Amino acid sequence: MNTGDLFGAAAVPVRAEEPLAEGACLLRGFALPWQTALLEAVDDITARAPFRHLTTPGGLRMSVAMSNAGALGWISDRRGYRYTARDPDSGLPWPPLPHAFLQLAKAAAARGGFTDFTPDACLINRYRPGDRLTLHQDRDEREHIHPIVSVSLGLPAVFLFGGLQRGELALRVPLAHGDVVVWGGPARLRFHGILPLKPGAHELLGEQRINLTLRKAG
Ligand code: MD3
Ligand code: FE
Repeated sequence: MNTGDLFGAAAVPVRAEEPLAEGACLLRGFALPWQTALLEAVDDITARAPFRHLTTPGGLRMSVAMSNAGALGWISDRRGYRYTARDPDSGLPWPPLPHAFLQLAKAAAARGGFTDFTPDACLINRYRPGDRLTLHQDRDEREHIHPIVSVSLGLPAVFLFGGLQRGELALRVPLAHGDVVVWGGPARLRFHGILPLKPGAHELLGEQRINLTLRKAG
């Protein structure tokens, strides 16, 4: 039974998949079966490649703290945005993509209609209350034909989903612990961001939100 509740209170059908826009598919709670494995893996990765606040090419410190796993990791510094094979802080390769990340990304991408997605990069974002990500496009990947799979963990956030031009009005989409979104096709280059995180404490993660974005960058 997946169409509203049995007690007659819900007038709106409950669906697992919400089409957000052409090419974007929201899978509410899809990551919940993987949550323990994902959180353990994030701890392992960030023990080896600690969260850090990157600097934008304009010299601003990002409020969101970042790390990476996979053959390639996304970084920003005064020279620009790019993917690198090594963590610039340690000189070591980024930790490998955990099996759970790959499995979840492939399963979610398939649900979104992308049957042969093999990510080689995962950017890990950590938000604390007040942290935000201003509207931007993800265009540092070599090809934009591959989708991006995003996984939200911890405190809820409001996602801003804009258009193909910065000025277009942005949709506000609440994202909660366990939600997964597949962004592909015509949604892949849309502007997006995260509003300042509201204060709060999540039962597993405390005062933070972790977002994983799985990508094929190389
Ligand atoms: C839509 N992360 O890491 S995830 C990012 O919650 C990023 O940390 C946000 O934007 C976060 O680049 C949003 C959702 C997301 C990720 C990539 C997209 C939406 C996207 C790429 C294209 C279109
Ligand atoms: Fe992004």
